[in-house]
Amino acid sequence: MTVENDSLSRRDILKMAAAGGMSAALAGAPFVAAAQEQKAAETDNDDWRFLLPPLPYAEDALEPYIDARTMGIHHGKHHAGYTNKLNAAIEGSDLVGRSIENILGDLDSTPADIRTALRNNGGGYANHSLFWQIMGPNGGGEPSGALAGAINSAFGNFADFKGAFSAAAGGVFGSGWAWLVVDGGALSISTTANQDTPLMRGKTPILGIDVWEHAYYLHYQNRRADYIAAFFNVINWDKVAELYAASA
Ligand code: MN3
Repeated sequence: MTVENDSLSRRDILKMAAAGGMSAALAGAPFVAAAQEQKAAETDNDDWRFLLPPLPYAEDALEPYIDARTMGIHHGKHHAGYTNKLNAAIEGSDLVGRSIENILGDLDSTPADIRTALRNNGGGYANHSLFWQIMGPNGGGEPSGALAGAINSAFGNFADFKGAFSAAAGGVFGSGWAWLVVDGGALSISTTANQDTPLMRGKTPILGIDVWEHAYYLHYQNRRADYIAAFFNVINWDKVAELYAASA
């Protein structure tokens, strides 16, 4: 059945349900039909939709390390595309209203027919939402405080961390990401293919570099190593430290 032609809109039904009037609104309707109406009402509410987060700085703010054209396309086309496709996959499913961390942390329990879409587009949504935050126009340098201590504890010193992270990012075959993650309280470096995320392995990413060619090819062409070196000039260590503190 379609509800568009009914006298009550989905939104009206949801409001009545919330007000305790559902039984009156659907008097005589089979229980299953009532449940379907309720679900339709919920999925007609756009509030559940994931939104493309705005860039926290201007598209040219990370010049010359990341060029404005790459930023504009990366955020406005690629990230927007993942966001739209994630919402399309979720719409009408019982995943409406769940957080992205919750969905990606338990992909095996999601409906099989949308699992690949959730993995690719949900991963892309989450990864890029983090990526914009951990960069900034006044970035670079080295971390301080508890994060610096944790990096020294895990990797010896900052230079060795930088070398290991850069090697991991350079070693990703094809499209993917390199990460600094918190795993059981300790820091480690890992990589993922495509838009997979450490969240799928129960780890918390606090720093990541996108090494898909769309992240650097306009400016760096095949010189991924130059892009990785440049990335260290735009890392927002204050944000990474904040994420590290929140993970504890
Ligand atoms: Mn990307």
